[in-house]
Amino acid sequence: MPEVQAEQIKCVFDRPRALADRPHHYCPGCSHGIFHRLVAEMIDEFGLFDKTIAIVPVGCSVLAFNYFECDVMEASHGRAPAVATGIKRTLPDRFVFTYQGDGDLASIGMSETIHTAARGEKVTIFFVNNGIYGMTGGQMAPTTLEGQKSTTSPAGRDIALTGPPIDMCTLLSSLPGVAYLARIPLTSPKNLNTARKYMRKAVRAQIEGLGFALVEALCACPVQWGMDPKQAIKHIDENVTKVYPPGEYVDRVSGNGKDKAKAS
Ligand SMILES: Cc1ncc(C[n+]2csc(CCOP(=O)(O)OP(=O)(O)O)c2C)c(N)n1
Repeated sequence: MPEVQAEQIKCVFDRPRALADRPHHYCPGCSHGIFHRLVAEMIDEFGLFDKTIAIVPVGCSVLAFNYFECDVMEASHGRAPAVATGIKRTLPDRFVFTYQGDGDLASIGMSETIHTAARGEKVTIFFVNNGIYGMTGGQMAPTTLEGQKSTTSPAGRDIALTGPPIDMCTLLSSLPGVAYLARIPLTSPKNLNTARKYMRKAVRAQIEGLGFALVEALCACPVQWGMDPKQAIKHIDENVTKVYPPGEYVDRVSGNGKDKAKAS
């Protein structure tokens, strides 16, 4: 083996500065770690290191304050968008984001989510849709698929009793306060690149003062789904994306500022 000189070694991949150098508590195959990294990349990329305030939820990511290297506020279950509203209105020069699960955002916090979007608050939401209440033991969430087994729907979700799964992107897309809305499964390197593209726009929606932005990540919860991590990824690509189609639902960011200049 030829000897490698120090100057020949190039760093091609590194931990974002905004992601703490600390082991995560998440289960094997859980998508929270990947989504944390993508959020931290955005903070680095936009130079928001000293300007960011995160609001973290109740749920598996309740300890996310340990992982983001920025100021972090803990909100009670579902109330992160209301807390973000208060912080952003008080400190409008900060980048304020919430990081929320589907139980948090679409169940107990549904009202806060809708009204924050309806008011067009200039906050950014990173939404982890894993279709289940992960932390509390795998109970049914509003996003659980029809027929999906959970601890509170052991025979599979019966939509005659519970109604069908709630599609948050479609639900929010009618509100004029929404500047950016997109959904992406975190299942492949290609999709992670698309996620980065969407998340950049969700950050721009806030820093350019355009309004409310949300990126929904279709995430895996192998332990509560009773699958191994590979099966969970396959399940997202084959089944979850049919109920929750990926793509951009609202985009009032492209065409603004930089893009407009590019087009002319
Ligand atoms: C007011 C209130 N109600 C219920 C709970 C119990 N609780 C804690 S986490 C959670 C669900 C979390 O699920 P989700 O938001 O989907 O996040 P995940 O754990 O899957 O990441 C619930 C119901 C609580 N802590 N507070």
